[in-house]
Amino acid sequence: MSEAPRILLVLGDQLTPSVAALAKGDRDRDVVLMAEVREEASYVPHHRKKIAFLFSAMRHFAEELRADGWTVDHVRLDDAGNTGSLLGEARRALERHGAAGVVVTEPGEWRLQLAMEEWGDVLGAPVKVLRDDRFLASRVEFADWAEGRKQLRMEFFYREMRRAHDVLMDGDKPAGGKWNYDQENRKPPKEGLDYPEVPRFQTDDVTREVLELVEGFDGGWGDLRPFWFAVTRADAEAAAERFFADALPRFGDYQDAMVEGEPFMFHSLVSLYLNAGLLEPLALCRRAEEEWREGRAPLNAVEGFIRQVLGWREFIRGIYWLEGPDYPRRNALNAQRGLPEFYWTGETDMACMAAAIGQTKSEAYAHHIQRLMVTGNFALIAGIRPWEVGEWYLAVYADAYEWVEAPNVVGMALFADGGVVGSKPYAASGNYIDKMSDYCGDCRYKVKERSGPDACPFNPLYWDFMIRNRERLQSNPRVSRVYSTWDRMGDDKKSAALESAEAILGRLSAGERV
Ligand code: FAD
Ligand code: DLZ
Ligand code: SF4
Repeated sequence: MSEAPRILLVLGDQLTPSVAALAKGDRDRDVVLMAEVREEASYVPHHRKKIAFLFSAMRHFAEELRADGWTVDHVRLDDAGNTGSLLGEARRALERHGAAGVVVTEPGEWRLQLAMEEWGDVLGAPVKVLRDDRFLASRVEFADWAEGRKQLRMEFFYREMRRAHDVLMDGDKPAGGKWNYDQENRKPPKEGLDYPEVPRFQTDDVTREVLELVEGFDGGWGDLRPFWFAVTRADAEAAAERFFADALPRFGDYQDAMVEGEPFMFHSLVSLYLNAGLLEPLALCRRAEEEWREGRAPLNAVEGFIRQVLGWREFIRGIYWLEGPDYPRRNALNAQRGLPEFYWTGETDMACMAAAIGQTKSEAYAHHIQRLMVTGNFALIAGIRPWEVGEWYLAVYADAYEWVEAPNVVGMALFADGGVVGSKPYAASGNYIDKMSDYCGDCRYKVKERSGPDACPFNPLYWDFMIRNRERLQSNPRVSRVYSTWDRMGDDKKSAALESAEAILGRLSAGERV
C-alpha cells in the first residue's frame, strides 16, 4: 500500500524551489499546498501592489512546480470554501488528500511561528516546522555569535559573514584592504545625473487575473496600477542583472541621496524579490563581487551593496528572532503620539515627507534613506508610538515582513529597543535632509529657520526630542556633544525652538495640516 501523502505548505514569501519543505518533500507522494488567504492579506492594510505581487508570484511558482513534477494544490482567494486562514486551509487540505501531516518551512514572523507551534494539537496531525536555510546565518548561528557580547554591532557580524562565505576577500584580508567603504558612500545628489531606467515587466494573463481580484479586494492601500514588478524567478533575475549593469557602478556614491521625482535612483530594487524567495542573497553578492573583479564597478559600490545584503539583512533578521515576540511593541523612549493621518494620505506641506509618502503610495517603494531619515526620523522626533509606525511600514512596502521591518523600524529608526540595533538614535534636523536631497528648495517651510511658523518642522522637533530624552541620551558618548551645543544656545533661541515644537505637536494632535 502506498504511503499517505504529506501536505507541504509553501507560504507566499517562500517561493524558492529549494525551500526546506520542498527539499525534504517527495514529489511522487506529497502534495504542495499554496493558499491565498484573507488573514494574511489583511493582518495589516498591505499595499495593493504587494498583494498582487505575492499572489501573482505564488500562482507562477505553482505552475513552475507543476511543470517540475509536483502535485500542487493552489487555493485562490475567491475559491468556494476558502476558510480565509492558513490553518483552515491546512485542515481542508489534510482532509482532501487524506494526508498524514503537514510540513512547512519556518515563517518570517513570530505571529505565525507561535501559531504554528499549536497547529499539531489543533489539527490532530503532526506538523513539522523546518529551518529556513535561505538565510546565510541560521537563528542558532546568530544566537551563538551574539552570546556573551555586550553590544551587537553589525560591522563585526558582517566581517564574520565575509570570512565565512569568502565574499570580497583576498585570502584572509578584505579585498582592497578595508572592510567598509561607507565614508565614500555619502555623496549628496548633484545636478545632471543620468538615472537608469528601472526594468518594468509586462503583465501576463495570470497577473491580469490577479489584478482584477485585488481590485475587488476590500482592504489594502496604495495604487495597484500601473503594475510592473517581476513575478517570476527568471524576471527577478533579469531585474537584478539590469541593476548590475546599469546602476551598481554608482550605487555606492549616491546611496544616501534623495531626489524629487527619482524614487529609485541607483538602488537595486531587489528586496521584494529576495524576501519572497525569488532571488538568493549569496548569489547576488557573488554577482556583485564579479562586477568588481571584472572591473565594471568600483569597490565602494560593490562593498556597499554586499554589506547591505550579507551584513544588514542577515543581522536584522538575527536580531528579530533573538529578541523575541515582544520586540515590535518595545517603546524605550515612551513615545505616545498616534500616527498622523498624513502617513496614509500624503497630505502634508513638508516636501520631503510628501515625496516619500507619495512614491510609497504609488510604487510600494522608498529607498533606505527616505525610510530612515525622512518618514522614520519624523516619527522618531515627533514621538509616534512605535507599533503604529511599525504597522505602517509593514503595510506600505512591497518588501515588508515583520522579521525585516520590525528591527529596522523599532530598532534602527525609532531607537525604541533602547540600543539593540543602533548605538544612537538617527535623529536629525532639516539640515541633513537639505544636504542629502533637493526637497527643501520647493518646500513651503524654510529649512534654515529654527523656529516660528515657517521653520522646517524637523528643526524644532529635533531639539524637542533631544531635550525630552535628555536624561536617557546624554550619557551616550555619541550624542553628548549635542547637549553641549544646546547648553551654549541663548535662552530665547531655546524657548523659541521648544515653543515651535509644541505648536507643531499640537497641530498633529488636533489632526491639523502640518
Ligand atoms: P538597496 O538600497 O539596493 O540595497 C540592497 C539590498 O540590501 C536590499 O534589497 C535589501 O535586501 C538589503 N538591505 C539594505 N538595507 C537593509 C536593512 N536595513 N535591512 C535589511 N535589508 C537591507 N527592508 C526590507 O527588505 N523590508 C522592510 O520591510 C524594510 N523596512 C525598513 C524600514 C525602515 C524604517 C528602514 C530604515 C529600512 C527598512 N528596510 C526594509 C531596509 C531598506 O530600506 C530596504 O531593504 C531597501 O530600501 C530596499 O530597497 P532596494 O532593494 O532598492 O535596496
Ligand atoms: C504577505 C502575504 C499576503 C499578502 N498574502 C499571503 C497569502 O495569501 N498566503 C500566504 O501564504 N502568504 C501570504 N503573505 C505572506 C505571509 O504573510 C508571510 O509568509 C508571513 O508573514 C511570514 O513571513
Ligand atoms: Fe523637509 Fe524641512 Fe526640507 Fe521642507 S524644509 S523639505 S520639511 S527638511
